[in-house]
Amino acid sequence: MKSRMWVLGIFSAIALGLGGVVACSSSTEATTTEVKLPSMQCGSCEQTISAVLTAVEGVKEVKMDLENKTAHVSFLANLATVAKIEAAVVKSGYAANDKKADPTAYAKLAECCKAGDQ
Ligand SMILES: [Cu+2]
Repeated sequence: MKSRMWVLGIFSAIALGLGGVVACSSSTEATTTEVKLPSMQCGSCEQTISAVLTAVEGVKEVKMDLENKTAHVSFLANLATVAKIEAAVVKSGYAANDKKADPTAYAKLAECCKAGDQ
């Protein structure tokens, strides 16, 4: 019984440690991050990226800003991370912050959506 508590303790310490690296806020509160989307060109890109962001586990709210090529994403830090959010956008063929779009996904985008930096 005592050793089992130990294991639990170690696991929570690891979980807390990882959470702390990713975000400083409490894990139950939503954190908001601004994601730069330099290759977002049109309303279609906006819709695609919005859907992709919303589908990330732990994401609570997505506010797209086509004019400024950004998205404001509120997420629960215990479920999502900025890296996961970026990865989801990258996988859909768009650049996110300093991460370049996945070339295969980018190639499948509509022609009009390929004008931006990859
Ligand atoms: Cu587009």
